[in-house]
Amino acid sequence: MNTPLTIALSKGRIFRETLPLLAAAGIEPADDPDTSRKLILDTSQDDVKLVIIRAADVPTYVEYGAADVGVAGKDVLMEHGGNGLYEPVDLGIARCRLMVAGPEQGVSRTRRLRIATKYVQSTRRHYADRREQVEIIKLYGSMELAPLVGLADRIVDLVDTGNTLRANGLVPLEHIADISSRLIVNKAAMKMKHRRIAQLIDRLKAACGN
Ligand code: PRT
Ligand code: MG
Repeated sequence: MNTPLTIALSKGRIFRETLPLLAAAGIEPADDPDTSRKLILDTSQDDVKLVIIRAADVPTYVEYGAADVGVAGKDVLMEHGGNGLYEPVDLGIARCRLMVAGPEQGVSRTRRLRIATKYVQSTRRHYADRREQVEIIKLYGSMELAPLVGLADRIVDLVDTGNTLRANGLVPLEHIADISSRLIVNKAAMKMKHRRIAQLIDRLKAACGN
């Protein structure tokens, strides 16, 4: 048997939306990560394994070669910096927008704006481009709460339908980036396992129409 080709995925929407693309490439997982507790899943191909990890950890696993390839949101890749990674395919899945949002009534500016976000690097770049001095507060989730309790004036977060913002009395204010998920590849693996990875890239491109 070949040395296995390892694909890093996160559960939830990325797994769900990647599944039909992998199926088109002839790869079907033996278990469902949303019900199984296994972190390494066998697939319909003996020499292809899936590892199931947190979305934000996918670039790290692939960068260090613990996985040969992975699927990660552009939001996560922009924070990671993309060191040691190729990004050959925009899979066009898990689409959303990275946005600045805040309360409808706006804020009275007596000091620097405070921005709560888990996207510290993208937020820093956005305001640096606008030559605006802001204070960034790092959070790990539930950013929408921060303006409601006076922790921050605004947030930077992903927006899809806008329902989460609306439910919390927030409105989108500035568009930072369009987000979709990308296939990422470890640079050494691209050489060492070239035939298999090139075939996977071709099949995924054909399946997602990109
Ligand atoms: O949830 P967990 O802590 O396990 O990790 P995660 O949030 O990093 O993973 P997951 O599975 O929630 O998201 C994985 C990837 O999906 C992200 O990195 C994005 O690239 C992509 N994606 C696409 C989204 C959304 N759409 C999205 N709407 N990720 C999160 N959201 C959240 C958003 O943060 C906000 O809380 O959904 C809410 C807004 O949605 P609407 O429809 O109410 O606007
Ligand atoms: Mg989430």
